[in-house]
Amino acid sequence: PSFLTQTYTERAKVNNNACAKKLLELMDKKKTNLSVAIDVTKKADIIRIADILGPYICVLKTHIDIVEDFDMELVETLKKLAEKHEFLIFEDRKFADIGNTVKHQYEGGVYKIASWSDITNAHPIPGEGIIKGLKEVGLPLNRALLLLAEMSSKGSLAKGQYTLDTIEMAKRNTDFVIGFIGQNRIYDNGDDSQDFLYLTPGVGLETKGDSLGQQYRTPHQVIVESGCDIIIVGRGVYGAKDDAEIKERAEKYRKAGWDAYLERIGQ
Ligand code: 6AU
Repeated sequence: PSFLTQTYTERAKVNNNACAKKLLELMDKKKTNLSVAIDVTKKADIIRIADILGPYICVLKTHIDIVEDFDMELVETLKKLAEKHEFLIFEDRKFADIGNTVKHQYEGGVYKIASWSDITNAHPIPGEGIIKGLKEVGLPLNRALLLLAEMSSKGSLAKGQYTLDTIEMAKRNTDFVIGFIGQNRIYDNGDDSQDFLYLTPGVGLETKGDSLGQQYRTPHQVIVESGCDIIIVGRGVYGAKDDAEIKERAEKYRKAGWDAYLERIGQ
């Protein structure tokens, strides 16, 4: 059967990437396909929100370079929270340079992303060298990569042939590329030889977008109609007035995402 109608656990059994396997397993165990983007700029806020959200999420997404008071203690704490609550960490770095440069950006510099982030992502725009460069650093550490096949923002150039070529690039690198950031499940159209995960941002229940081109769809549209696997929600969750409301919103999105998944697999 298509991966579309299989449970995450069934898919975990046949996935050869350790990181993807772990993710698929913990999603069914915790009953969540929600990833929250904690796009706040203070270390203490990230840690506090991560601890509140822990039980509701499968993936914690960071933009580490927006943190004003960054230090390695922040990522050490996030790693501990990831163990405590069983979630993966995804640094949304969107690498976009030649292989040799991204290798350094991934491994070193101030942030040492590869040392703490289970998953990261890259634009396919430079060609396959970007994957090869990141792989040299990430594969020995059991890390995994997502390619940006499509974007949620208005006027995105990642479409048509570009998106199809991105998928071909992923198929040639299945040891390290576990899936895509995208808006639609493009690959799983009758060709099920490789299971890719689709993580989808641009998800909101209250609004249709923002003033800077972001566009929102509902969890149902993303999981059922477009066949994606994980919803990524930022301001819809952390943009609440207090911690109690952050918790409420996380549960609301978790339930919406999970109900959509159950509907898709026919349970
Ligand atoms: O829910 P929001 O709009 O507050 O946040 C969406 C999050 C942000 C973006 O940097 C990210 O998702 N994002 C991405 C990712 C995850 O790579 C791709 C994309 O096409 N659109 C998008 O919003 O942290």
